[in-house]
Order: sequence, then C-alpha cells, then structure tokens
Amino acid sequence: MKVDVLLGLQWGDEGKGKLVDVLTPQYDVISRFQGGPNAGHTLEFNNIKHVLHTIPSGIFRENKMNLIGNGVVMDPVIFKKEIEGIEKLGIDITKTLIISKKAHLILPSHRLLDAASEAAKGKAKIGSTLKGIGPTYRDKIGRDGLRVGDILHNFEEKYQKLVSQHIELLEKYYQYDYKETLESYEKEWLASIETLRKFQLVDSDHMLNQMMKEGKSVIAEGAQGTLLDVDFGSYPFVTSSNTISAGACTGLGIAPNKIGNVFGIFKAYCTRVGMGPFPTELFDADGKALRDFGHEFGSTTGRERRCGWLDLVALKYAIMVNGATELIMMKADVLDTFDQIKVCTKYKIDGEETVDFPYEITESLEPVYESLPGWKCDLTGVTSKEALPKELNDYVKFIEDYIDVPVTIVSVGPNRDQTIRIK
Ligand code: 2SA
Ligand code: MG
Repeated sequence: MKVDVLLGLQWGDEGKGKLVDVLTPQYDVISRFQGGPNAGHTLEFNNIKHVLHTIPSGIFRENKMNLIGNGVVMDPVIFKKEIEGIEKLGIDITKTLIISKKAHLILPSHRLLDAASEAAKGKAKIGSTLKGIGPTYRDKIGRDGLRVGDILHNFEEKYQKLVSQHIELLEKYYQYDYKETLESYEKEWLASIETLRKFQLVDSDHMLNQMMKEGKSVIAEGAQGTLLDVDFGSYPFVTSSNTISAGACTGLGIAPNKIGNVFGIFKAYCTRVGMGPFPTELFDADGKALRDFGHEFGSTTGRERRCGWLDLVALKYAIMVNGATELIMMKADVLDTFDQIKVCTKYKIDGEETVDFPYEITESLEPVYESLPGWKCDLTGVTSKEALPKELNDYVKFIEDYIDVPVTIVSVGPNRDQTIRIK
C-alpha cells in the first residue's frame, strides 16, 4: 500500500481539516507529519464545530488509527486541552491515537523564545503564531531538542538542561523578561506530560511501514501550506518545517516510492495570515467581502486573514514542488456574490512578464489578471455536479487549463455534505 498525502497549496487554511475528515472513511490510518499547534484544522459535523491543532483529523471517525508522526512538534499543554475537548464528546481516544517517540516537544521556554525573537525583529517580524514552533525546530536541527521518547527516562534532568540553555539566551541575548511567565507555564506543562504518558508512545516508522505491508491504507495530513514551506515558501516569512509532500517522507519515515496520490487543496481565492509577501492581496471592498463571507479569521490565534484573488502563478509552482495528482477547490461559495472574479495568470517584474514563481517577491512585482464572470447564485445548497452553474464550471476549466492537473472535488460550504465530486 502507498501513502496518500493531502496538503495545502497556498498559505494554509485551505480547508484541509474538512477534507481529511471527508476522505477518512477510505483510509485506515490518518497521520500528521509536520508542524504542531500552530495549525488549526476546523471540522464541522452534526452542528458541532471542532478545531484540532496537533491531533489528526480522523479522530472523530470510528475504527481509525490516528498517528502523530516524528516530524511533528507537540506542546503537551495544548495537546491535553485538545484531548479534553474530544473526551467531552464522549470519545475515548487513548486506543485510537498513537504518538511517535521521535516527535519533538515544545517547551514553555520555546514559546518565550518565539516571543522574544519576534519582539527583537520589530517591524520585520514573521507574524508567528507564538506557539514556539521556530525555536523547537531550531533545537531539533541544532541537535539539542527533547523528544517525546525522552519522557520515559530521566526526563527532569534533560528538561532542566535545555531550559537553562534557553534562559541564558533569553537573559543574555534577548534581555527578555521571562521569569513570571516561565514559572506559570512550567507548572501546567510538567503536569500535562502526565497526559502524554497515557498514550501509546511508539516507534511509528516501523509501525507504519508494517501496517502498510499488512495492507492498511494511510493518509498523511499536511499543516500550513506550500507557500509557508521552509525551503520553497516566501522565506523568511515561512514556518519552520517542510510542508510539501516530501515532508511526509521525512516526517513519517516512509520512502519516496511509497507516496501514492497527492491531493492538493486550494481555496477559490487566496488568504494569508501573518506577515510576508502576498502578490494578489486586496485592500479594497472586494478584500473585505472575501474576509466577511469567508469568515477569514485564524482558527488558532483569531487573527484577521489577509485576502486576495486566486494566484495561478503561485498555485502552479506549488503543484510542481508537491507533484500534486489531483486538486480540490475549497470555499467556492465565498465567491457567490461577485459579478466578476479575477485570477492572476502572470507576474510583471520590473516591466517583464513571467509565469514562473520568482526567488523573491519584491515591491516591484505586479500581478496581471484575467477576469471571469461570476455565477451570482447560492452554491451552499448544491448537492450534485449537474446542479453547478456554468460559470463555476468555466472557472474550474480555466484553472485546469492553466495548471494541467484535474480538479476533482469542489467544496461549497463547511459541512461534510457540502462536498461535490466533479470527476
Ligand atoms: P509559526 O507559528 O512559526 O509557524 O509562524 C510562521 C508563519 O507561518 C504562518 N502560519 C500559519 N498560516 C496560516 N494558518 C496557520 N494556522 C492557524 C490557522 C493560524 C492562526 O489555521 O488559522 O490561527 O492564526 C498557520 N500557522 C503558521 C504564520 O502566520 C507565520 O506567517
Ligand atoms: Mg488552519
């Protein structure tokens, strides 16, 4: 069996949580391979809205195994709260959630370092979610990090050693006032480690490959989006992990030839939260309409998301680096009221037109648009592909002609049943 990957092709918040939840009936194992509680995957069903941060989106389906892979970074405090939220719904997940011993731990002092680093950057800040993601991956790559498996032996000692390194940085390098916050975070954090111990902490690389040998099907659920990838995103305004399909190999311990389908998810327009370049960003009434109709506010931090038209130059690049085999277009209904819908098909850089996503997006870059007629009707009640308006089909066809990969599903609302298979 191969691993299918589902990931975001833009700057995150494409609707991955909903889609994984819709696709999970087909899979035995649902896994997360990178990122951590900076993610916010929103699922809606039975009139319940649920936001997941660390836990894979298969957790609400019966008889599925959910895996937090080695590439993920975990904050035990946030994890504990997520568990409590799910247990309130009467679901016991100690048997259906497994955690890689190789996943790294976000310490309270990582969160403080994130805040200190952002404060030190001033206007050039990344707009991080302040969950400690960057400093935790820095310690992982710097070979100083603490892994989930470390809680099994001499944990206090290892913890204190890393915290003292962090304190030195906070004091000497950042001159950051950390004492009170660290003390209050720390108590809760150490208590939350006990919650982690209730779960099966496993050698997930061996386990996953074994499950695949036995014929179990696996889906890998990406977090954030391709344009936030640490290598291929708009560096330095990126997150600290590989969000692309290759990240599923390193973040789960599966070989590249074990990757099957790559589902690329994109919104019918674009959003971005945090700082950094965004070529098609709108500052006018259209941008506001997208934010209002699309309820574009961060599901982890509540921040307003920046909104703009669909950017096909960026989308094509994202499809290239991921090897996306099929595409899923989300939130088409948000465009219901527009007379005309613009799509960026080229960039003009210093007077020259290009269709290649550049090394750097500078102030001088101008998006070049084509305009398509809107459908001007309510899509949210549409349940079959036959009932989709011609203008929407034309919009999809225009995208497919440009990027040369089929769009197989269109989503017209947050619920599981507002998902229309068009191929
Ligand atoms: P970080 O915290 O170090 O990973 O931040 C670095 C950049 O990555 C962006 N980022 C995100 N962008 C969109 N969605 C994310 N998840 C949450 C959500 C965000 C929220 O689902 O809504 O609630 O605000 C996410 N996580 C990280 C971040 O904005 C920085 O630009
Ligand atoms: Mg999100």
